[in-house]
Amino acid sequence: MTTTHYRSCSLCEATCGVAIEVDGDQVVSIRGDDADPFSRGYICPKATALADVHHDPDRLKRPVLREGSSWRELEWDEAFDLVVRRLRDVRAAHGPDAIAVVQGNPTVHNLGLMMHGQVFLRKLGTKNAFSATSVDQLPHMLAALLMFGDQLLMPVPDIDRTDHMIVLGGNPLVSNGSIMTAPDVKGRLKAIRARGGTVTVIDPRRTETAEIADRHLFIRPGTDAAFLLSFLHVLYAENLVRPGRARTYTDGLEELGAIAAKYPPEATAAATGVSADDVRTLARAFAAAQRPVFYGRLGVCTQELGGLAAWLCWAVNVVTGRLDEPGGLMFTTPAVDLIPLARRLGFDGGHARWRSRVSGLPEFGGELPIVTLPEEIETPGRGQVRALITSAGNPVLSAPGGPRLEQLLPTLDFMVSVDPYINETTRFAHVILPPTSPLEHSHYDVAFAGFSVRNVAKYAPPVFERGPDQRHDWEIYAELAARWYLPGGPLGALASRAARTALRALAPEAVLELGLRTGSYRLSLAKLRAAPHGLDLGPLEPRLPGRLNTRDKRVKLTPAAYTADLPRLDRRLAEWTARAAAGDGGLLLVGRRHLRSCNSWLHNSARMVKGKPRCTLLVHPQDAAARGIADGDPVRLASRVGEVTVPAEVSDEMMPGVVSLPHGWGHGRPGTRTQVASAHAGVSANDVTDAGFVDLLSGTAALTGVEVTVERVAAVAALPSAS
Ligand SMILES: Nc1nc2c(c(=O)[nH]1)N[C@H]1C(S)=C(S)[C@@H](COP(=O)(O)OP(=O)(O)OC[C@H]3O[C@@H](n4cnc5c(=O)[nH]c(N)nc54)[C@H](O)[C@@H]3O)O[C@H]1N2
Ligand SMILES: Nc1nc2c(c(=O)[nH]1)N[C@H]1C(S)=C(S)[C@@H](COP(=O)(O)OP(=O)(O)OC[C@H]3O[C@@H](n4cnc5c(=O)[nH]c(N)nc54)[C@H](O)[C@@H]3O)O[C@H]1N2
Ligand code: SF4
Ligand SMILES: [Mo]
Repeated sequence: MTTTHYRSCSLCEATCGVAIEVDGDQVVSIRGDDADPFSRGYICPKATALADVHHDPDRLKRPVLREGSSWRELEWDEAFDLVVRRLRDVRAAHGPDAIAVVQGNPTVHNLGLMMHGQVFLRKLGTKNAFSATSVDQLPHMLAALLMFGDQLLMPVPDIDRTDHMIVLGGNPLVSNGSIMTAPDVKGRLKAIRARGGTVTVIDPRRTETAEIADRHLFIRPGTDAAFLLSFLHVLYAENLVRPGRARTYTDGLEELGAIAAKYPPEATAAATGVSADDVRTLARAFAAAQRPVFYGRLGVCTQELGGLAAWLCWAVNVVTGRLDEPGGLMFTTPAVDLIPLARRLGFDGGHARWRSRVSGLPEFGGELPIVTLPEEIETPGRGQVRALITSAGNPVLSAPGGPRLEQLLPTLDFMVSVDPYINETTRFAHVILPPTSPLEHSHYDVAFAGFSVRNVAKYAPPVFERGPDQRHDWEIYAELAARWYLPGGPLGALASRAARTALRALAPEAVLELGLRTGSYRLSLAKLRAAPHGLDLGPLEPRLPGRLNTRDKRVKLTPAAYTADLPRLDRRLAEWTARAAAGDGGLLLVGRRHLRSCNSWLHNSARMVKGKPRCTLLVHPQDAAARGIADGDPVRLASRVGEVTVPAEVSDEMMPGVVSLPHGWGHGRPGTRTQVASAHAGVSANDVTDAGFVDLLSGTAALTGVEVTVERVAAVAALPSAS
């Protein structure tokens, strides 16, 4: 007999409702849940990977200990004791900073992991705390902190009510939206056009999103801040600045005008590749629209001037009166508000309060930039990293300097990974503690409900009960915390039993109940259980100035950290302009995503990797011709730090002078246990990206705009002899 379970998919930010049909311990089918008021039946092809991960024979269910190149299963008790003992030894010998922590992307999709992992790992008191934030949204969080007073106060585009959307450095048709939780983005973008509005995409590649937009413009990677200053220049120079309500609670309107005055579109066009005419036309059309919104995302953040660019994207919305207005860039009113909770737990943000030991990059929100991890392991001295905890992250593939990291990980005194797979990173761990699968734990999307284009709430119990010898992420961290804070001895054992009971009372449900009851809608778990398809709590509402957390409850349009960073932009602008004048034929690397990938970890599903290989280098026909490269040729892609050999895909969807390689591949490394992924290995983009290429303001890795060379690999060398 089959039963149907309703929940939201936890694989990306869109939180689509899924209907999972189950027979015994097997998933029979996964379909879109038509009754989900938010996603209305939409799902993408990735949803079925929820079943593939759950049933994956490579997925670990019990702790394993590495013995040379083989792995032995451990009892949980033994594993916990071993991990805590080894970590304590490192700390006792070398101090708290000797234990580094890396938290990866899936953390934010898993309430229990986010709570307990965050509390245990960050309260270890190490300065060497790293996460995917610094290869992702850090510049948005920095802008939230500096402009609105809280790192989590990130506004989202009100996509359902806008009539003019500019998308800069995002490809929501494939990513399904980011810091814009919006199931069926394609439908929602098409609806903008259907109601007479327009969509413009500005991107170095004519993306899938660009294909359904009214207009696409190429922009040279890394130059967005210059483009945005010129956009603002036009708004100010042509008297199109209309902050509306925001005028009463915004500081810096005039100062921003004075800054923008220095960047007329004619002065940036050669560098950005966006003509002065195009900038003027765009800015005028934006200002003339009824309900425009300017949305910037990952491509804007992960570049060498990402801090400035993310700030300026929001500044455009402020000066045109589009912040906190329907159809503009709005703040959410989530049923469980993480902002006060995070503050209560002491995660209240902060920037550059300290700097990394080796290269002096700034801390943000208590974390250091992940590009510094390799050098912090390698460089001797006080504070050198000697042990590592990775949690739901695969930095060997996801952070620049992957090859260096894989050389350094074996030198650590101890490494433990909380992860269901033996992958490119966890293969170096001494112990792996595997959590339950997404279908074995309950789900409430506490993070993404906070970045959702409608206010929604949805809770789902586990589809499958976990086995007695399995542990949830939160249970793993609760156990580690209990043993860490209340170690051994008869008294300790007693106390630790009590502590464990206490920690179990902090199950995700307990925290959720508290959050729901004290939240804006006074919900409860019981109410959510009674609405298995989810609750729609209405469209976004204006929240300012009340929601601001700056001391004087005012929006800061020109924080000093940004204005102090402008000289760095000026220097680069001069260099880019000079190069353009000299007809520089160099190439810059950007990334891309695919609908069936999810960063580095869904490639072990046969359904996700089937079809023609997707790890290819897109090259513009002109650039290909200049190098004698034909479609399908193997090419060597090299940067200052590394190189890979990959098939070329010649395509005019690229801007001339720009090549694109997806990330998350490179599964051919020895010692992993991911059979399907290994057979579809591809190469890692982060073998080529450069840990030394970073936004000095925010510490975010510049994954985009990396200078590279591409050359055809002699067929003899690349192919086995065909005779
Ligand atoms: N060149 C380049 N590099 C990039 C990017 C890019 O665009 N270009 N994008 C960057 C971005 S935006 C991000 S977010 C990062 C992502 O990079 P990471 O944060 O490293 O995330 P993943 O590669 O998805 O690896 C996720 C890991 O978590 C494990 N996992 C999955 N679910 C769970 C769970 O519930 N619990 C636990 N404990 N483990 C789990 C998986 O097995 C896998 O090992 O990559 C970044 N790297
Ligand atoms: N299918 C799928 N969905 C995903 C993921 C996945 O791996 N696969 N990952 C998830 C994660 S972790 C995240 S953070 C989100 C990211 O979601 P998005 O923010 O939509 O990011 P991308 O899809 O990488 O699109 C970034 C775009 O920026 C462009 N770009 C590169 N450099 C520049 C530049 O210098 N300037 C400008 N203007 N554009 C530039 C790229 O060409 C690309 O089209 O996606 C999430 N969703
Ligand atoms: S769009 Fe995201 S949330 Fe929706 S089904 Fe696909 S992976 Fe899951
Ligand atoms: Mo991300």
